[in-house]
Amino acid sequence: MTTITERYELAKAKYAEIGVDTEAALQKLQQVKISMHCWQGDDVKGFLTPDGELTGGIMSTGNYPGAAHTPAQLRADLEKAYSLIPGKHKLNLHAIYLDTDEAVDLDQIEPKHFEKWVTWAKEQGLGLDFNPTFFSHPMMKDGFTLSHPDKAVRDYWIEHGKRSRKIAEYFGKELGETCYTNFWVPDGFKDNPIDRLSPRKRLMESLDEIFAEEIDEQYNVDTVESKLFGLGAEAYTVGSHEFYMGYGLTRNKAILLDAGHFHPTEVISNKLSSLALFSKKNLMLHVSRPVRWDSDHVVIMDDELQDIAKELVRNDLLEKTAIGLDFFDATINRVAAWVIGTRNTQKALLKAMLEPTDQLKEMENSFDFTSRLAYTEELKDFPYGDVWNYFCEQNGVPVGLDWLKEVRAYEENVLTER
Ligand code: RNT
Ligand code: ZN
Repeated sequence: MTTITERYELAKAKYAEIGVDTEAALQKLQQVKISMHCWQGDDVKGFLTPDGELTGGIMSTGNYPGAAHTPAQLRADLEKAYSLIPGKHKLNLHAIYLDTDEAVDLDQIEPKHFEKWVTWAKEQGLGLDFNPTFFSHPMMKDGFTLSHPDKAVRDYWIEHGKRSRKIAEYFGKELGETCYTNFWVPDGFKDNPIDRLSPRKRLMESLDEIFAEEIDEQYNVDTVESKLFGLGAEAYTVGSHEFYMGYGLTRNKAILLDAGHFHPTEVISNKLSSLALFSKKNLMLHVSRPVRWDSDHVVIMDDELQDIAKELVRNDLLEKTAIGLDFFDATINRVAAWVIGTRNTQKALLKAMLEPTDQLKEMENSFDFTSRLAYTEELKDFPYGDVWNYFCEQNGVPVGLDWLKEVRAYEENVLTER
């Protein structure tokens, strides 16, 4: 039996033949942090109104047993997932995941309601990102929040947005790592609107109010996430791609691209290079998988995931890009969902790092499209899996399917007891 190291050495030699340094790729991959989203652990319920309805036009389907019902359970599940993922990463929290005995509403949240998450993140060596929650709440009226015609509704959500940024600032200060705070606002109409302009103007003004206070970007960076449509908002979403391109570029806010928020054949991989040219800010991604609609399936090693990774690596955008995940599947073991999606994202990045990028660019620049095609096709069969397995082993996490055994054991001992 050849060992993981022996297989790696063979792969290393094979990659070296085409000018790829596997050691450099491994070092690079070690630096990449993925922001894993807390909401896969409990089907986007949170702890504010866990029995309430999930609104905002998103949907989690399935009733696989073992969802987390308390912050402590969610943290335990996250710890299990992180223990099976190589490297050091971040956790992406939503406001509804506050951890407190106090009865607080979204317009009253303060850093102290997230203290336990910070203590835990410090123990675990994790960074934190944050999201105000503009859904699953009775103050979302008629499908609208920040762009609602009623000022009282808008003011409620503006207050929530402002407080969310203070919580993010607190995360950034406490953890010594920038917190990315993502604004996704589901407001929209089911059927064709007469007035597409006024809600957008109101959203713009509400956001301007939320962002009025300068917060040191060492601690908090605001990001804005667009969307094409939601369930029940099929005809019109206020915060469209054009809206946030304009908003982000003029307000100097980071633009977040979610892989599921565009027309079915439209891909975010082809948007990264343009954004990188025109946005002074870093970019953020929600790596997700839309299946016929914005279904938020677990990320698999499909063409778009690989294309996203290639764009980040080939254009040297990794340092400029915060990579977050966004999927929620309740038909499978939720810890497994995290592990599969996160490991795939890392693996796709590694695969991209194992390309002879400079040589490929050189072929293209000299119009040698024959070699470009021959190399990119041949590369598909290169042994990147052996390099990945070595990376896992070096990081002390299970290699190959071994992680599934651990998830199964955890399921048996912990999840089914809930
Ligand atoms: C919804 C957006 C958004 C949410 C999370 C829960 O379509 O993608 O990012 O998934 O905020
Ligand atoms: Zn998203």
